[in-house]
Amino acid sequence: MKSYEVNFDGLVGPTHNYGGLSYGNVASQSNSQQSSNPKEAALQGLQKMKALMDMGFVQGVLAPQERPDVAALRNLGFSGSDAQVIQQAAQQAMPLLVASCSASSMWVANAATVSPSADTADGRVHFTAANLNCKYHRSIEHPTTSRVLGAMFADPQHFAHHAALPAVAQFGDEGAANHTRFCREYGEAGVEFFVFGRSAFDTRYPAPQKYPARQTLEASQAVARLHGLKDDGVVYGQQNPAVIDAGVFHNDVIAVGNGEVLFYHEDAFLNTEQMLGELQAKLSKLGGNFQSVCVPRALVSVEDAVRSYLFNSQLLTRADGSMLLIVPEECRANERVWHYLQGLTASGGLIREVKVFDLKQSMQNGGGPACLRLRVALNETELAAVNPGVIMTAPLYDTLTQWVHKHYRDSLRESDLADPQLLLECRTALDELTQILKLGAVYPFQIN
Ligand code: SUG
Repeated sequence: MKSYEVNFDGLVGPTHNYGGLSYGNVASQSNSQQSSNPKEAALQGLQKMKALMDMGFVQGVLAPQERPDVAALRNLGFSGSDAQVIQQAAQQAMPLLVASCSASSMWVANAATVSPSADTADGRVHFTAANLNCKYHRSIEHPTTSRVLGAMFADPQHFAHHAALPAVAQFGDEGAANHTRFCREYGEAGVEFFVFGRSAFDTRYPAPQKYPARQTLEASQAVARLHGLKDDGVVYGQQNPAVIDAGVFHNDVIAVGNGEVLFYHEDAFLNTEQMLGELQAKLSKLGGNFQSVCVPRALVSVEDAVRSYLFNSQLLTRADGSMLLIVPEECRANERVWHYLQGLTASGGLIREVKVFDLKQSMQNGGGPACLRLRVALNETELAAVNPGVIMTAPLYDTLTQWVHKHYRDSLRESDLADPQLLLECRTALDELTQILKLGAVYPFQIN
């Protein structure tokens, strides 16, 4: 049976802004308080989705969340009408209002961890929503994420959904950003590679000194258990704590994998040789041939990798089996990275082509091409069971583009977040969106 890796991209929400909310994420910190352009952000994302669809890849779309999250503000003690809740928060605790307005759900690589049916004990595709509990503004995403994923992958015969792990730092889970799968064909059993930043219970594992390690080993192990993965189909690797301290807050900022290939930076991991050996051995037991492409620090420093987001690229398999790398414009702007990429594609290896996308609005908050997509490997039957409303088509692209033009502002600053009109604009837009994507009622304002 034919199988596909479908990229579901997060649609940027109408409150996209630069809140400076992510300590340890260099771009988020350095662009704090700048004026954002939500309309441009959403259009840049849609253009990437359309381009991939035009190249022949199956492309999906994942809806943004209701922001400001008035219910979250009520949980923190603000009361009265929705407008009063927002006004009180603006007067008494602006950072909480900013957090409740974040459009961070756009980075859907953090929405969930997904295991394809070929890997799981019950032969269904498993999803575990990420608790994202390292940052308050992201920790409020998972209830709506679960409802949206439930509406997209509704058929219980093919899809199993798990609630987020316990909301404590010991089970800090950032979803697919720290998870890669290696396989020969998407529909065949593969090796799932979980990368963690620290262990919550075992002091033998080192931890970063400066910035938080968002993903714990224990969270990754719990996800593997929930999904019913075999020990032979799982490898755990630890991120090098030094790169977390250099701004690599998720593993997908320093490594990307696809098919049988891992593309990574020399400094990305601890115990790299042993980890690569285990990946190689486990994939070969499944008939695969694991290959790795290491980018030496002498050619691209960790700092250049963080600044350019070279590794936050999408590594895609083309029809002829060769691979294509989707990178952000920032890679072309960095002389060393661009030089490396030109050498890479000219070398006759597996990665033959690089395509550049302008995703500046998202990049300024630390979200590159790979952050914006959640990969779901599906066979033909499973793909047919996905809610067809979320699969990108030329007419859907046109509809969503018009929808963005109709509802989104082209400038947003912190002071605009207190405007009660913004809440109404967002709810009007999202209500229309659930109809466009045929999701049913998924947002708190539609349910309560
Ligand atoms: O969690 N930025 C996100 C970026 C997530 C990128 N995702 C992956 N690497 N997969 C984060 O740090 C910044 C929001 C702000 O500052 O307004 C933010 O949440």
